[in-house]
Amino acid sequence: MAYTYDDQNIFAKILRGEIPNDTVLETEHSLAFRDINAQAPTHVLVIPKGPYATFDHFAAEASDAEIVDFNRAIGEVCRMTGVAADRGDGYRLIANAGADGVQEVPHLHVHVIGGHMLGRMLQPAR
Ligand code: DGP
Repeated sequence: MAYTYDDQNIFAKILRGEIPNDTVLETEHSLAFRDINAQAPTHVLVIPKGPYATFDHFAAEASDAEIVDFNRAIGEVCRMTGVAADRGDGYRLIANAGADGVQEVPHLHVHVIGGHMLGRMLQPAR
């Protein structure tokens, strides 16, 4: 089955400049900005500029340059926000996908979350 992408999602609108954002980092292929509904002192979303809905979509169809840029952008955000494991107290990366992953915005985004103890990784479904 082919991947699809809805260019009316809110992050596509942010990338087109139709909606403002609190940018942390912009690179050739990626954008990082603060989550509007922060769950921790550090909560930044890193997105590729290309039209990819999920991580598996990105991994399948993005260029090597996009993939390298995106991964380096995530690492740079960790350093810039002070949570990087070499100097800070660590962080968690989350990339929700699809219905079971409870993905609200269908444009790949990695949450960089840190700044306090985050607790266990998952809570059981109820
Ligand atoms: P997810 O469930 O992984 O799809 O999380 C989507 C996140 O996006 C959620 O933490 C809130 C955030 N978000 C939604 N709309 C906006 C927006 O317009 N601006 C910003 N900065 N964040 C948004």
